[in-house]
Amino acid sequence: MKKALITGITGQDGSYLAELLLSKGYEVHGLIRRSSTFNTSRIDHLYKDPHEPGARMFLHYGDLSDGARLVTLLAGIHPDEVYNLAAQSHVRVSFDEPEHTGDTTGIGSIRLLEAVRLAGIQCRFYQASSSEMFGASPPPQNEDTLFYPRSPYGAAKVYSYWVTRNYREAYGLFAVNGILFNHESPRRGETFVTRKITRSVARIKAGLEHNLYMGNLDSVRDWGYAPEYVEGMWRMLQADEPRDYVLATGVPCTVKEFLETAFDHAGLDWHDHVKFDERYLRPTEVDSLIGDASHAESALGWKAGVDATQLARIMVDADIAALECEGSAWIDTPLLPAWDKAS
Ligand code: NAP
Ligand code: G4F
Repeated sequence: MKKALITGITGQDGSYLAELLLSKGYEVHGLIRRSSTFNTSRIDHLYKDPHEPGARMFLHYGDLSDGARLVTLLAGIHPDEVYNLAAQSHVRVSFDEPEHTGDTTGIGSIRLLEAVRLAGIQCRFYQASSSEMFGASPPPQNEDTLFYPRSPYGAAKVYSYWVTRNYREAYGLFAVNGILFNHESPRRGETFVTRKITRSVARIKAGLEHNLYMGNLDSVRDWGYAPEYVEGMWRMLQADEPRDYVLATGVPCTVKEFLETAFDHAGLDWHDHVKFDERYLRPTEVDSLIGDASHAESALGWKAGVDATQLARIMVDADIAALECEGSAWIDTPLLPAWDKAS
């Protein structure tokens, strides 16, 4: 039985990756942060009491800011594959917390790489790199495109990208960067733009909200479906040779187009509900990300199947269903926590 360690297992991608690896027969270990409230809602359905026979998912407290803990964990688990998905992953928030973002999204990766080296284990290593690294470089972007990050988050990911390559070249580690364009799902964090929109559509449709406050509607993104992207991560670690790959749909979509599709799908007109609020603008914006994933298709047989239009419909349907299912307990929850005005 292969063993995998996933950092960021409680996040969107970590939860889908854990599901995928369990379905392939892996023993899955996840790094989780100690929190005063539960932070495992995306993986609770996968959890079995470790005392029960057949339990194959194990959770361990730890943090990418704590290098010594990463060494003891790796030495104890001896994983065959390590997926580094943990990060402060919100671009707008990285302007508010640049130092913390650098420490986790950037330095956190070298702590984990160094822990692999110090623990003396043989494993394959996946680094969650991002299309945000391309920033101001014009599309289409592929593995050869120049990085020009436009946020502290993008700059931290560029650092992680290069240290991953450096550990491959310096120590012969099978370490790869998956340069993933935006990918979404019903499990997407509520303050990323797609989920903010689809969650609001469901609440407007139910008569619980009327207005949705947004920032820049003109930026172009290449939005794919997260469960397909974690399959791509896994394929990168099964390849014969370590190399870096872009995963993307290649289909451009503006924030406005995503809005239109999501509201239309629920029989609503977005012009009646969407208002501008400058607090959602970023000091520097990434105007256009459109990926070219042809290397992943030819070398890994990976190709995106779901585009932004289908994705918007999937997410709206899921948010409407969740609202109907959870009833009044959910209805009492405000659209966004009162303090979350920056994202
Ligand atoms: P996400 O939902 O925001 O999940 C981030 C995960 O990282 C959560 O499990 C979070 O734990 C954990 N985490 C944050 N800081 C940590 C720390 N200091 N120590 C340990 N764990 C920490 O992100 P995602 O969308 O799944 O993305 C996964 C990875 O891919 C991230 O690195 C992201 O930057 C990158 N990426 C994402 C996309 C995308 O479109 N989704 C595209 C390219 C790259 P808590 O649950 O406790 O907060
Ligand atoms: O959904 P977003 O916050 O995602 P962004 O900035 O593209 O970053 C995501 O994708 C990256 C891959 O390229 C990942 F690495 C990163 O971790 C994250 O998953 O914003 C998308 C666009 C931006 O142009 C933003 O300015 O939507 C625009 N936007 C307009 N109004 C808004 C809003 N974004 C948010 N979050 N909230 C708004 O109200």
